[in-house]
Formats: sequence, C-alpha cells, structure tokens
Amino acid sequence: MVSSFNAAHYVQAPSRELSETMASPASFKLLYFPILGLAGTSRDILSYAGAEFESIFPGNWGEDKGNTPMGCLPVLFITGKNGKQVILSEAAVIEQYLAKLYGLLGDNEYEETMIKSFHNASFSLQNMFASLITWNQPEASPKCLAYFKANSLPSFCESLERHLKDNGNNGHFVGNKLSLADIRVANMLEHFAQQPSAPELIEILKKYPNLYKMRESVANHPKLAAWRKSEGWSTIDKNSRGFYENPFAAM
Ligand SMILES: N[C@@H](CCC(=O)N[C@@H](CS)C(=O)NCC(=O)O)C(=O)O
Repeated sequence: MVSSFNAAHYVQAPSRELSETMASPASFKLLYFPILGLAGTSRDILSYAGAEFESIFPGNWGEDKGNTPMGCLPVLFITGKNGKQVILSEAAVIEQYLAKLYGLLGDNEYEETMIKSFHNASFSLQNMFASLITWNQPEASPKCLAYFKANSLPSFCESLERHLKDNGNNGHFVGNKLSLADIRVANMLEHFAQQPSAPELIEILKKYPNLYKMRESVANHPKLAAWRKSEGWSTIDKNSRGFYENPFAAM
C-alpha cells in the first residue's frame, strides 16, 4: 500500500512510555520500497512472529525522503498497546529490535553476541555488493563483480561454512533453533539470487552445502514457509529482480 507519512522527527515523549510501546506493540507498519533489499529480514521476522503488520511503500520518494528520520528506508512504525507510536530507522536496528522482541537472539549473552556477529557480517558483505556493484559506474561494476566473486564472496562463505559445521551442521548458526543470524544471512542469499549476476553467484554459493542447508531451513521453517509461498513475497521477489536489472532507472 502506498502511504503518506511524516517521520522526519523521532517521537518526543517520556522515554519510559515509548519503551513500553516497544515492549508491548499492538501493530507495525514497515515502510520500504516494494523490493526485498533491506526489508526482507524484518518482514520475515514479523511473519515468523505472526505480528499484526503491514508493508507500506513510499509514493513519490523524491518528496518522501525528507519525511524519514535519516533520509532513507526502511522505517518501522510501532503502535503500542499504550496507544503511543514509536518510529525506528536503520535496518540493523529495526532487525535487532524485532529479533529481541520475538526471541530470535539466542538463549544467553554469548549466543546473542554470536548472532549479532553473523548479522553484522552479512550487512557488511551486502553493503559492499551494493556500493561496488549495484550502484557503481557501469564501466567499473564488472571488474568489481569479478573481484567480489573471486575474493569477497568465497572468503565470507568459507567462514560461514566453517561456523555452520562447528555448530553441528544443523541448519542454524547458533544453537539448535532459528535466529536472527539465520534469517539475515538467508536474506542476503535471496538478495544475491535476485541479481542479474545471480547465475554466477549461485554457482559459487553451491560450493557451500551447509550454507545452502541453512538457507533451506529458513525458507522451510513452518512459520516462514507460508510467507515465502505467499503472493506478497512473490511480488516482492519479482519486483526485486526487475529493479536490479537497472537500478539507476528507478531513481
Ligand atoms: N543506513 C541505512 C541505509 C539505508 C539505505 O541505504 N536505504 C536505501 C534503500 S536500500 C534508500 O533509502 N535509498 C534511497 C535514498 O537514499 O534516497 C540503513 O542501514 O538502514
């Protein structure tokens, strides 16, 4: 749904009340472009949790940009059971808030820290891909892609493969259950699968069977499978593939 909003300012109210809003949310609206990108993980977590949420989209981004806290998306609007609203921006912050709320940060401090490491690492790689390949000058992008395929991607996958093996190759990065780490890294893999260079990237990813197994364990998780099979998800997947064919055309 295309939506009008004004989130140029963070909500100003006693922080104790806003903290209660965050701890006891009634519903959410997640504002992002109609692609997977930096919203896939949050949409997955909200679907996993069975939360009351709506995906909303900007109308005219040129005009809407100034109405967001940081001039970019995603933005999460939280309506609390106490009737107050909280606005969050920054994808990693939104994801970690939702993960904490819905028990996807492990069972203790150590697990939480490990999960956050995988979370952060996958952001770094996805951001690297975005700046070197998606948004680079067309003449520079192919060389950067070649470097990414030969170095950055295999190096990261080798590390992830090793950690999955160390955890017993049970389809999860930490412990024996789904966490933010699994959902975030799986979304990064979906992101790569939506790129024009997907066939080449997937050829590399195929060399890492534990990583593939982890991706499957996210896609087939009972609470996520329905969302991944829904029309909403397919539309976003299709839009994303179209968008990355020529990202500059959409600006
Ligand atoms: N630091 C922000 C960056 C978000 C970001 O770059 N969002 C992009 C879409 S993926 C955006 O809003 N682009 C439009 C623009 O910058 O005008 C975050 O991690 O959430």
